[in-house]
Amino acid sequence: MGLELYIGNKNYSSWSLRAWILLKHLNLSFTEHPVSVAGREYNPELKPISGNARVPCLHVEGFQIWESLAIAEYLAEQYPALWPENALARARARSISAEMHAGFMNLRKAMPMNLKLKLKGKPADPAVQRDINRISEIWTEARELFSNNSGPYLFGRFCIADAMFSPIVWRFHIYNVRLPPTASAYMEVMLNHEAMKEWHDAAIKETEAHAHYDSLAEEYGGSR
Ligand SMILES: N[C@@H](CCC(=O)N[C@@H](CS)C(=O)NCC(=O)O)C(=O)O
Repeated sequence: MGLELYIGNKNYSSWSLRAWILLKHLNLSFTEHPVSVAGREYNPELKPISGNARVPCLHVEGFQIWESLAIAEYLAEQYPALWPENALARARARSISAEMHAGFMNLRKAMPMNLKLKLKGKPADPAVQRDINRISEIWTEARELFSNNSGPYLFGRFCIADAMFSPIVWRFHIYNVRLPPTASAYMEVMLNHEAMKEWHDAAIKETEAHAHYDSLAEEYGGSR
């Protein structure tokens, strides 16, 4: 049975990407089970495969682990290098991962992940711009204080914090969000990550579409 990962549509499911990219980064062999999602808070159809009726959900020999951050923590127990080695860097990586998991609702609502789109972008409203500024600050600070020239990711080596922000990279890309140089350079690195490209290539081949997601994205992001 081994590892099985239940994930949503690659085009839309930003939470699924977080768990999936970690398994890919670890080069683990796992079975992928795609399910259809539509931005619901709760989907009773998912209850048999996920305790919180949402994806992602990792099954380890049939045992369910839901919530992207809990999946990340489970993996980090087996592979401690998924968090930075230095205790303060590790604490910071945890702070920003938790901040991502719990927050940025304005941005998440206004800029749904939709990988089939590449929009011109529009000026963000103040609440969304505040989220963008905070994420830019988080990325810049991590790169400047914690990467120590040990790699191009937030804390040098790829870690859970990069996975947690990976869908934000796609959102900024899709909605053409302009960032200051350090944050923008980090975004480029992430866009060139092999697993990010693999996810994107699979997403754009998907045929299932949700009109409300698509129209919301265009309403916010302007023309193509
Ligand atoms: N906090 C959860 C969020 C998971 C979530 O909201 N998943 C969405 C898809 S991205 C879902 O499964 N929605 C059910 C549906 O739309 O049917 C996590 O970190 O895993």
